[in-house]
Amino acid sequence: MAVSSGNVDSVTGKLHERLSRLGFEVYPLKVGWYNSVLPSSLHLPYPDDSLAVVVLSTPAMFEEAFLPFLEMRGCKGLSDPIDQCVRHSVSTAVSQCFPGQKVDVRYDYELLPSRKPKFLAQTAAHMSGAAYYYQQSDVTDHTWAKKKMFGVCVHSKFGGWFAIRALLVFEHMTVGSEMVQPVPPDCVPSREGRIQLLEAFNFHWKDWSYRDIIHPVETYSPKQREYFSTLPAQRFALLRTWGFLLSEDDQPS
Ligand code: B12
Repeated sequence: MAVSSGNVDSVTGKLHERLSRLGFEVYPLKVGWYNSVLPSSLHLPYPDDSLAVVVLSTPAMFEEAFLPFLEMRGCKGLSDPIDQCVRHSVSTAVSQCFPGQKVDVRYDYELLPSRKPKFLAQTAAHMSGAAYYYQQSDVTDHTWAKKKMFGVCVHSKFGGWFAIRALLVFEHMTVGSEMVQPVPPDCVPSREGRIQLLEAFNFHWKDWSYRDIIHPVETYSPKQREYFSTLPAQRFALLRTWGFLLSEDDQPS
């Protein structure tokens, strides 16, 4: 089905209505924008003009979606509780907004049989205009010799206090050339700032300083910081100390 840019707004509008109150943001893009910067081994297997949407979690997701999800005992089994909550929130929104439509939903933590990620979250975020992806190649004449430096996205409002959670591909919706690719805000324009950012993300990521490379409008709450500073294996125990009674079967021994 060919859709106009007005229809793109209606797709993102429906998702926005359901997901923004849970602390998520949505950004549309064309599959072709994403595929254009990647080798074919990493392409999404859809035509260039297919509509896709990137979903980000903002600091509010923890209080607006995650704690209520635990409260209603939505967390089942041993897989990561945040991943379960994101999956629940996104899949519920998709099935309610687009009943009967084929939507390929890919989560950041999912791998293909080849062990490659199901989508490159940072590339998708940059190409949709959601968050600028700063890479080693964005710094000329750096001093890192032959070392591979991992790149990092910065959001113009939340700095590094967000995560890229999912990519939705609307298999039967194609968009025309009137959909213009947005340029992500370049909030770390200087060479020094980019060096500081990449060094913080690669060498000191545990102190979270990379997240404050710009002044964010909102950061993670103390409770959320406590959760994410706890080792994944100990998070179930932390949730129990917060009074979330997860059923016996759901507990790691
Ligand atoms: C595997 C992985 C890791 C691995 C390897 C990291 C890596 N980047 O390869 C390890 C375990 C080390 C890791 C660690 C961390 N990770 Co990690 N990780 C991932 C994961 C699952 C896949 C990344 C990947 O394999 N990329 C493949 C490589 C080859 O891609 P690439 O380097 O970007 O190269 C491509 C681009 O350059 C592109 N390209 C070429 N030209 C151009 C031009 C343009 C303009 C663009 C846009 C792209 C582009 O082509 C290349 C591929 O051919 C992503 C989630 C996801 N599904 O994407 C999270 C992710 C990158 N991790 C994330 C984070 C936060 C972390 C940690 C801080 C831990 C944490 N979760 O808190 C640490 C910090 C890194 C460190 N110092 O160790 C976040 C980053 C958020 C952000 N703001 O950018 C992500 C996006 C997860 C998320 N849900 O938000 N991670």
